[in-house]
Amino acid sequence: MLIIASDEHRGHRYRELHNGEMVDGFERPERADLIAAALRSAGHHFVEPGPVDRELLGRVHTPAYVELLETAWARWVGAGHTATAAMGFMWPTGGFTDREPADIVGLLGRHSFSADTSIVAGTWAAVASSAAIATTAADRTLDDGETAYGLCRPPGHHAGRDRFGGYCLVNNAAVAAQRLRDRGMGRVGVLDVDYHHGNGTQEIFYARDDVVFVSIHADPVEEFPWFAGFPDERGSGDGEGANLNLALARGTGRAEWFAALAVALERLRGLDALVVSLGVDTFEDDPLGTFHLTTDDFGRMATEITGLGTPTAIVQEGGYESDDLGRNVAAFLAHI
Ligand code: OKP
Ligand code: ZN
Repeated sequence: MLIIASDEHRGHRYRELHNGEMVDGFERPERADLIAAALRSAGHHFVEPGPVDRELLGRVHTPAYVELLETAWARWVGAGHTATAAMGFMWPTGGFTDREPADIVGLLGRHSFSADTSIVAGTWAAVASSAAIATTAADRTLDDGETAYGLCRPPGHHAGRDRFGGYCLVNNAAVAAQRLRDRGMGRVGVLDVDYHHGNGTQEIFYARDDVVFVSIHADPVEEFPWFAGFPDERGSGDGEGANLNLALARGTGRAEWFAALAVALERLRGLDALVVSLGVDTFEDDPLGTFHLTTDDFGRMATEITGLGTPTAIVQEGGYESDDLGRNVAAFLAHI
């Protein structure tokens, strides 16, 4: 088990509009530092990622979107804004056009979908290193014939083809899956076990049959991301049937969660490679989740996933500050 990690994430810190009030962002640098500390004490070996592959990012997303992320902070400052965080203030919802505004404020609205994600001076460095970590995790999984874990921060699974939100700007799991495809893995699965539906990963692969997306998450009728993640979303065109959403009620416990995992693994059996979007916000004490999984359950989760016998790269998604955040990731990786 190899850990890919970097300190580049630390400059990505912002206050978050949470249910109408400004609070320190839930998705904060301490998360990755806590996870890294727990994995170091467990004796795991750490390596730095390679350089970010811009061409790969431009195929998973659009080249213009990647360039917007890279230049947004300079454009924000250049336009005279003095706020320490840049974000959208209006989104093109039903009835509006998708035209590209010429101004940075409009562009940030056009290319985001929620009020919980901001861009600050250090955001691009963090986002680029997070995507590079996911790419290196995919590479090392194939090169070493052994599972690699990418300690990605910020997370990625809510980021769509050209939109950020839900703390995610570049979709690290999609980047890893595309890398596995580019390196000759014919059919790739993405298993998303984060508490929240991975709407971005779903969107990116929705019309494709070469990447199967399976997500276990809180029912969007009562949880973020509200407008995606329903069981009747099964893929389109060539991708019809290659998308599986397993939506569970708020407050779900171990028995129902692992029953859903069994269904998920059945759908993913026999593929050439797998990416796991590892969110540990399904933990009983997570500040953003309502499920009731325990630390031991993360070990069981890993054992069952490993039972597929498929080459697997793991990327970190959610899991918010609790006394057990590091321990939960370590429990999962101890059983890989
Ligand atoms: C990201 B990941 C209100 C909640 C808005 C939603 C949570 C995003 C979760 N402040 N943010 O899937 O863990
Ligand atoms: Zn989550």
